Amino acid sequence: MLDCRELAIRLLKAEENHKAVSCITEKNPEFDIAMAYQVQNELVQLKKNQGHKILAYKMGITSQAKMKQMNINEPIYGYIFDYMNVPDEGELLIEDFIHPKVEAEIAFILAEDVEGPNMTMEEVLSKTEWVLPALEIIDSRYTDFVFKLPDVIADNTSAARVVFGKRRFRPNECELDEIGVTMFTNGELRADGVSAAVLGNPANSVAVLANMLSHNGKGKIAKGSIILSGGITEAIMVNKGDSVTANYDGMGSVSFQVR
Ligand code: 0L1
Ligand code: MG
Repeated sequence: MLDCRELAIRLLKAEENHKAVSCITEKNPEFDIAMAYQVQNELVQLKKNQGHKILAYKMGITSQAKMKQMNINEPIYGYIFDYMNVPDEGELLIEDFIHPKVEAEIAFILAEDVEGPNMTMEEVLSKTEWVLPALEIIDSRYTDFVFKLPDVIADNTSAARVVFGKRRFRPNECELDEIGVTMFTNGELRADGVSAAVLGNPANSVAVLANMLSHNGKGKIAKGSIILSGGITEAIMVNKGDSVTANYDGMGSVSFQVR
């Protein structure tokens, strides 16, 4: 019988010590998605017990290509905590991570509660106060960034840091499915994409999140919540000394330095 709390403690220690661990599924092939969300719940509780607060929800594996690659038909979710927040144009210390990667996303801030099980993209848009560009830094706690789906769910979907852009927009100020993004490190183009890569429209990702939370008995996404809707670009490795900038069509840019 697997001990979800023990597994969560192991993942928390990996994060705190910046030292990768082997996948849960390696020794426990029976470890499945339902058990994985139980470990994630335990991990979230451990962080809360340490005094950390949830800052945002996050969606992961939101592109059709990535879902097909991992043989799933719905994305996964996790949580961004307050200690993960880095200001725009701020700094990351490479020592704080195992093998960090960055991906460009759109974040939503809700004007009203959003609740599944039948949430739609249109309803999300009508209940959204702001959208803004964001960079998510992911850092798998597993060796070589290699894992199966239940492993990454247990690992809070690799959440590590977030950098929100300084400018916010009303949802009707942007064509949310047509935002082109280019991401550079040290002036070199490393990744690009268009926001439709996120389930056709990042607002759809928020609707899917609400429906998944409802299905998992986690209730509504409350007014004022922030949601990271999923990667528009592929995630690229960051290294000490890197200067990372992502430019979002019509939404400005977001950047950080790695020391
Ligand atoms: O935010 C994400 O899309 C990450 C989900 C987990 C997959 C990964 O760590 O590459
Ligand atoms: Mg992400």
